[in-house]
Amino acid sequence: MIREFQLFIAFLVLGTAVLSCAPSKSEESSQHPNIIYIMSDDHAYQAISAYGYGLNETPNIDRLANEGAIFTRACVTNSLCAPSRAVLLTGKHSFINGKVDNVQAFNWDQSNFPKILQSNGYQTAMIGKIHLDGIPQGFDFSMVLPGQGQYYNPDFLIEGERVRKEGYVTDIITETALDWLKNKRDQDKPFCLLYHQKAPHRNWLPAPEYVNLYDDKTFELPETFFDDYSDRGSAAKEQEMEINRDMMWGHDFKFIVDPNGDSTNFVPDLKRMNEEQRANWMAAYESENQEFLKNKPEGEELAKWKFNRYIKDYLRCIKSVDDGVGELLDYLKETGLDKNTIVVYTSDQGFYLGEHGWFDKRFMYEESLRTPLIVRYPNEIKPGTKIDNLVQNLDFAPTFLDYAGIEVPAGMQGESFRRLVSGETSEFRDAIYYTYYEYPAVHMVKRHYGVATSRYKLMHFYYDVDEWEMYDLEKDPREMHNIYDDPTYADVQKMLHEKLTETRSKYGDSDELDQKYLKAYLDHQEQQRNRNNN
Ligand code: SGN
Ligand code: CA
Repeated sequence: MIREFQLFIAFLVLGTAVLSCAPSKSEESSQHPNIIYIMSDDHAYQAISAYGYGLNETPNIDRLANEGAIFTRACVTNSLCAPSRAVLLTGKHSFINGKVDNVQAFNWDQSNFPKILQSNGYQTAMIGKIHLDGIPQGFDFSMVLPGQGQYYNPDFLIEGERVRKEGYVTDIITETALDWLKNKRDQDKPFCLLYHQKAPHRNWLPAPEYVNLYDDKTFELPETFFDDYSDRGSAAKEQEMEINRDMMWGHDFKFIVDPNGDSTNFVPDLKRMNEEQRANWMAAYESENQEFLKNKPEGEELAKWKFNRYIKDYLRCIKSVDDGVGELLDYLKETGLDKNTIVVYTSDQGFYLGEHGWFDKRFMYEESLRTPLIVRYPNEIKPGTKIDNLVQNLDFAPTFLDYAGIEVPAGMQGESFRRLVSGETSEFRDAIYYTYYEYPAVHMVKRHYGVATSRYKLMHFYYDVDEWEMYDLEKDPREMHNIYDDPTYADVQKMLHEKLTETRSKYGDSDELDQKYLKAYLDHQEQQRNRNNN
C-alpha cells in the first residue's frame, strides 16, 4: 500500500513537472512559425525603393523592410534561375545538388527543406515559377508554370496536369496563393508557402492596368552604360547582353514590324492575348512605336530610347508584383497570422538595369551576384534592422529548419542566419564562394568561379580562356578596374587565392568537378544538335 502511495506521489510530481515544461499556446506557435517565401524572378535590388536607388516605388515590399530586416549583401551561389532554385531547396551548392545550369535535369528525389518541414508536421505549397522539370516534391499542393511560363493567359501544371488560366500571370499567382492560405490548407498545422512570381523576367509584359505607367517619365542612363570594358578581361568584352546591341525589336521592344519592315517575334505574345487584352496593349504601345519609326533616333538618343522602353516595362511588371505582396500582407494582418509568420522577399538572382550597358545576370559582378533580401518576423527581428554580412541563398534551407526547431541535416552547406538577423550575433562567414557554368549559351557569359569577401573579389574565367580578375569594391564599387597582378595588391591577391582554395575545399568543389560538368554540358549540346539535324 505504502509503495502504491509512493508511486502515486511520484506520478503526480512527474505529471506536474511535465505540465509546467509544456509550452504555452503562444510559445508553441512561435516554435513552429509559418513561412512565406516570396521569390520574384530577376528582381534587381536596384528596383526596390527600400534599397534607396530612387528608380521606382515598391510600398508593399518596403513595408516588409520597415517592419523587419533588409540585407545589403545577400548573394547567390550561381546567378541563374533554375540553379538558384535548386540551391534554395537543397541548401547545397550547384556542384553538389547537380543542377548547375538551366539545361541539366534536376533530381527531385534528393532531400529538400519543404520535404523535411512536411515530415515534421508542416503544410507546404509551391505556387508560381519553379523552373525545375518534373513534378515538385515536398509539397501538399503545387501549381507551377511549365518552364519560363507565359505572362498572358498562362498554362500551369497543377499537380502535374496542364491547365490554361485566363488573366495576367502575376495576379493569378497571387490569387492562388491567397486562396490556398484562406481555403485550402489545413488550418491546424503550421504552413510553408513558396509564392514565386514569374515577373519581372524577360520579356517584361506589364499587366493591362500598368501598360501606361511611367509614360510621362524619362529614366536617365546609368553612369556605366557606355562601358567599353577596357580594363576587364575577355568575358566582359565578349558577352551578349547589351541593351543597345543585343535586345530584339520584337521580343524586347515590342514592335510588330521592325525598322527594316520585317515582322517580328513579338507576334506570338500578341496571339496569346485575348481580344480585350490585345486592344489594350495596342492602344498603349503602337502609337509610341509608330512615333519612333517616324523619328528614327540614332546614337545616344537611340540608346536612351531602348533603355527607357526596357526599364519602363521591367518596372511596370514589378508594380504588379508589389501589389501582390500588399494583398498578402493585408491578409496576414487581418487574420493576425502576421505575428507568427516569417515573410521573406527575395529574387533568384540580381539583374542589370543598364549598368555596364547590360541586362540579364550570370556574372559574379555585384549587380547579378547580389539579390534583394528582406525578412520580417516580429517575434525575433526588430523593425528597421540592416544586415551587411555576406549571406547566401545557400542559407535559406538551414535557416528555415532552424526557425522550425528541426535539426539541420549534415549534408546542407549553408548556415542559419537566424541569430544574425535577430541581433544575437554579428559574426557570420567572411567569404562566399560562387560558380557559373552555362557557356556557350544565350548571352555568352563565360564559365567562372570565384570568392568574395566584404571588400574584395577574385574570379577565374576558364574553358576557352584562363583569366583572373580581381576587384577592390571599396575603391571601385562599379568594378571597372581589374587589379589582378597589380603589385600594390600582392598581399590581397595571395589572401584571396588562399580563401578560394579554402572555400573550394570546404564545399567540395574541384577542377575535376568543373570538367565533369563541362563534359555533361557539351554532351547535352551535342545531343541537341543531333536531334535538330534528324
Ligand atoms: C531565357 C531568356 C534569357 C535568360 C534566360 C535565363 N531569353 O532564355 O534572356 O537569360 O531565359 O533566365 S527569353 O527570350 O526567353 O526571354 S532564367 O532566369 O530563367 O535563368
Ligand atoms: Ca531568374
